[in-house]
Amino acid sequence: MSYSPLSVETLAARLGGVEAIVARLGRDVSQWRGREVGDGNLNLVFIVESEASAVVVKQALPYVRLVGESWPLPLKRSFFEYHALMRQEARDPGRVPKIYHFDEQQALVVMEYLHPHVILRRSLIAGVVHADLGEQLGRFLARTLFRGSDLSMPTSERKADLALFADNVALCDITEALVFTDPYWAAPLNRHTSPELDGLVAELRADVDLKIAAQDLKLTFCAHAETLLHGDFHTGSIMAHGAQARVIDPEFAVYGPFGFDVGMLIANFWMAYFAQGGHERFPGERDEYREWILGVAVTIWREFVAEFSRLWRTERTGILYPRALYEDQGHSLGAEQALGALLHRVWEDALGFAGVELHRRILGLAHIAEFETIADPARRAPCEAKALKLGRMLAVARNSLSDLAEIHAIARRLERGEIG
Ligand code: SR1
Ligand code: MG
Repeated sequence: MSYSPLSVETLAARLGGVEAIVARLGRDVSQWRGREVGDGNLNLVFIVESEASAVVVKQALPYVRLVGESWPLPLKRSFFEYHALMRQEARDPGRVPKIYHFDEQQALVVMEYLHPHVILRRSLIAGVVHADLGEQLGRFLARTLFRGSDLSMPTSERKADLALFADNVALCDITEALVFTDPYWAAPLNRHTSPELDGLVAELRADVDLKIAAQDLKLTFCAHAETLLHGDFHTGSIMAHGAQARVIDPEFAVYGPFGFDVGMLIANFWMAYFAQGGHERFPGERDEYREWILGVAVTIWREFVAEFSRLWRTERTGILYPRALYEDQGHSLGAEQALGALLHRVWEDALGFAGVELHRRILGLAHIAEFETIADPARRAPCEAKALKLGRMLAVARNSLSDLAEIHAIARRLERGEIG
């Protein structure tokens, strides 16, 4: 059968012959109940349940759901998502949903129903704390990024993967345009809180240093194929329940710089931090929660560094920085020096990527629920303005910010209105 989008009405007939699904939901498809729950920008997502169990069915549409059929998008993104999930499962077992079935022609992946997990953004809006969150996310970053690179993989495999994911052109193109370029000019699909932010937006778009920084970062994203990225690692790509976090949605997977996923993720915690003013019932109600969010960012980076360093010392089996040049020559300190230098570059890149992510979620096409659910623009705009200002600082001054304590001191001052 040629590709055809599923609907709630056709789910049972279309999937009732798939053994991997029948094994979970039962053979009697009249007992299956399906509902469409996709709230992302691109795809259809169904939950299909029976008395016995439940699965998630994710199917790509041949266009961008957020925009409509006027923006065609290849179905092959489903292939990249499937392959990325398989690799992430191997590199950090248990952190991504289990895959039950993949149909390339129908561009659909059937996977584990994560229940009662919720998209992390919902927790960040509601003020819910998740224990161990930063630890799990930091380790996921380190394991997937280290183990997807020439630090670890046999280089023939790494090159084959580089070639495989290099074909994810259309989704890469979205990132290249929407993250690095469109926020900095009046691109047709852009929107922002107007007129409240008009002045600041004009200032940012007239800021040549910022535009150079954004394009330098774009060059790094396009040209530094260091490791397999998740490619869209924000708090909408994480599901959480209590102390368990799971990572979903790697359809933007591509080879890119180590710092990209790290910076994107931390930026999303910073946006959640600045959004709290729009969600608290009285000033100061969420102060403790604000500090918890900053603490998660600190833990992510700390765990990332610790786990990446552990893997460097124990799993450095690829062609880069071979032990033959360092440890085997009695130069263990040299290996540590090389690790420190690499992590420093990842840090600087991550700050820059965080900066542009802060901008594109407020100035571009794809916004985030933390800000969008603040209905009153007079309340939303000051939250967004603080994030925009931090973003500018990060992108332009990424080479001179030494640690998160320094950045969080700036974030707190912005939050209190002590710097404009
Ligand atoms: C047109 S797609 C817009 C955004 O949605 C996805 O989740 C990615 O973040 C992308 O940039
Ligand atoms: Mg997504």
